[in-house]
Order: sequence, then C-alpha cells, then structure tokens
Amino acid sequence: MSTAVRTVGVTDIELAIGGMTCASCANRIERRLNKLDGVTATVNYATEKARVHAPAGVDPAALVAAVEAAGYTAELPRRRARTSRTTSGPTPTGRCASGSSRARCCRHR
Ligand code: 9UX
Repeated sequence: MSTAVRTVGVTDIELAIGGMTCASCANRIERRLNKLDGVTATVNYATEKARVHAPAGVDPAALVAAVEAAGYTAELPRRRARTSRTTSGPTPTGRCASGSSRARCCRHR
C-alpha cells in the first residue's frame, strides 16, 4: 500500500465491459472514456476489461455511465466481487450491444 509516490490523487479503476462484439468496440469505448476530464483509459477487448486512470475526484459511476452511453455495459468488479453472469452468453456473431447489426453499430471513421 505504498505505491502512491508518483501520481498523487489519481485512481486506478477497473471496469468489466460487456457488449463488445468486435475489437473496434474497445476503441469506441476508449475514446468515450478519454473524453472525460483527466481520464486515461485502456480497453482490452479480449479480457473485456477497461483500465481507467482517473483523477481522485472522478465518480466511478460517471465512468460507467460514459460506457453505457456508448452502448455497452460496465461494472465495477472491485465492489461486487462476483456477479453470477456465467450463463452461456450470446456468441458474438456480428451483433452489437443494442442488438443492431455490425454494419449499423460500427462507425469507424
Ligand atoms: Mo461495435 Mo464493431 O460497437 O464490427 S461491433 S465497433
């Protein structure tokens, strides 16, 4: 518990992301999170996790809200040690969070 030497006042938050169906989704979420003040985010599509570095004043709920605004789901795994969502989830077959087709959800520009 003595790692707060370099960056004081910055929190490390890990979010469990849901609803990503292609690697570009991760990029979209990153962009969305990075728009927030002082926030630096890295989204890992493979692990469905987002690593967020945020100023201490940032409410984690705001991060979750930002991800949800982008059309995905987000949870704070630290608080809820386990959410029983191990039901065989929908296989990513080109459908996005909202159930729309890839062509529709992907707005890579
Ligand atoms: Mo996402 Mo993609 O919202 O082919 S499914 S970017």
